Amino acid sequence: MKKVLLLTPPYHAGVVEAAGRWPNIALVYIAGHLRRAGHLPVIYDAMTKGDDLEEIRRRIAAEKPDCVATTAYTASINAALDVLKAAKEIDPRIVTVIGGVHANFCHEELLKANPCLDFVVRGEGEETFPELLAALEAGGDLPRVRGIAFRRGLLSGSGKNTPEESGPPAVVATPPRPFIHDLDSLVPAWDLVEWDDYTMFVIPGSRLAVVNSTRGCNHDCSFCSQQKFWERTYRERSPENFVAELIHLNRTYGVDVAMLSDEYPTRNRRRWEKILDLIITSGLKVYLLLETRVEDILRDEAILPKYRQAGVLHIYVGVEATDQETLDRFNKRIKCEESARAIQLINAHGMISECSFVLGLPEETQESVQRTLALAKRYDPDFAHFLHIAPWPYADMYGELKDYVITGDYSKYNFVEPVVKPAGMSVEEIGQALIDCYREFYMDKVRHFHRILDPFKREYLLLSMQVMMRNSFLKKHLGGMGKIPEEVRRYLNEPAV
Ligand code: B12
Ligand code: SF4
Repeated sequence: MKKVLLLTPPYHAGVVEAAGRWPNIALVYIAGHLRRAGHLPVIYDAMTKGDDLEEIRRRIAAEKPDCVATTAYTASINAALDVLKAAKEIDPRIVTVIGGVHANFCHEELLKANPCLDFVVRGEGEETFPELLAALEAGGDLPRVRGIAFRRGLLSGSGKNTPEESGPPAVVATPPRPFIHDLDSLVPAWDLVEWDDYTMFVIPGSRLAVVNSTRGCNHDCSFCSQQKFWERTYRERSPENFVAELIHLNRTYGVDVAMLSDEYPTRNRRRWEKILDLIITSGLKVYLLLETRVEDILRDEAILPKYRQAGVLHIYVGVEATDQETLDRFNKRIKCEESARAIQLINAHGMISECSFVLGLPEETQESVQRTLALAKRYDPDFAHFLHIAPWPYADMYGELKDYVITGDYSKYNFVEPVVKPAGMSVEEIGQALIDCYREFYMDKVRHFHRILDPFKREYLLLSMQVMMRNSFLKKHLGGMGKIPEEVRRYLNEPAV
């Protein structure tokens, strides 16, 4: 049996975290499967706790784990490596492991450049990680473990290349592991979650879970990597299994808000409607937050009242760009008018609409930013996010953008710091243009809050605006946001009802 400390890296972009504290569900699943294989997993969500590297060091030393494992997307990869380095410094015998989207694609460069990293788990980790530990315990037939990567020297037990080899260490990547066929068979370790840590600030007193009902996406948006990670496959949990889990989380841990981590939860209309029906008949009272595609909202117009009745509160639709040419370039396969209509429908059915608009492509100009802002206002979602394009090195768009990329520091690949410089704008100009979009969009919004009749929605929006201005990355730009009109300032300072 191995003691495995599963931890999130201490990375903070200052965006989503402003709205709440969210559990890391990948680690919850991995922990469940390690435990089933007889190991002792401990989940330590250092990111959510706001612990710095020193605090993390203390915790690793105190836990005395055999293995420290972490997860990373591109923005958090440096922080994740810092944690693994700290683990090796505390005790070089600690086996270090990383999983998640960035390591999946960049395993070779990571293993070559970071002696503190022993293993990359590629793809889904639930079966691979316990098998890796079993192989290590048995003395190591590592090449037989599908879905991992490691330095060749590890096979000889030295952790280094053999003396006759020169140059950077060679990396062995074993064949990929097929995806898990039956998602209902997964065993997330919900009991290992420190539930008191998780809440959504805009629903005071709430207890927040992140859940997963499907994995994968069959679309091809060129800036995205999720569909590549899941190799354009799509798997679903049964409605009964998923709703039973929501009920369990609600009854056992008091969860009353759940964010679906699915890339695309509503793809199968029949299944999705069954989920809504089961929730409604069960009488479960859990708010659901989800992301989906514009065309599904249009498809589901007739059943949107059911969405609301089942607790769907907040829907993020990937609008991404406001002119058709850019949408086509992103391969979104949607029309601008469809996005506008989807947002209207979400609003009309009493739910909160959110969408994002990508800025900073090479041909961006002050005029095109203004056009995006004008259209964002016309679409009128409750929340608009203006994001700097972030070309993950493994996304299809990377090739097209690489000549305009201004930094290789992945910690900036977080949508809020410019990493691409448009040909006709300076970095400062595109940076300021994004802040200006936020200011223009939200100054208008806040002025109209008092017209919202639904008191819950009014309070939710007001509180969201407050946390955004007080806690998010925007706080440090408030000086650059110009004078905030007195009427708006009053709203933002007002205690929420
Ligand atoms: C939940 C979530 C979060 C949570 C994370 C909570 C936490 N405590 O860590 C919150 C809301 C905080 C968050 C924040 C951010 N996020 Co986020 N997030 C997601 C989301 C919606 C779901 C991820 C998930 O749970 N998937 C379900 C699980 C089961 O799948 P999985 O994570 O891939 O895990 C499997 C495998 O990868 C593997 N695995 C993963 N980790 C590990 C570790 C080990 C040891 C092993 C063995 C295996 C393993 O096994 C798992 C089970 O099979 C995804 C979008 C999406 N739909 O995937 C974006 C996503 C991951 N986020 C993203 C980004 C960019 C961010 C932010 C930078 C956004 C921002 N500007 O604020 C921030 C950064 C965090 C910060 N602290 O500032 C991007 C990453 C893009 C990229 N390729 O790098 C994504 C893909 C969204 C997108 N489409 O752009 N996020
Ligand atoms: S952005 Fe959404 S719909 Fe497009 S490929 Fe990525 S996960 Fe799929």
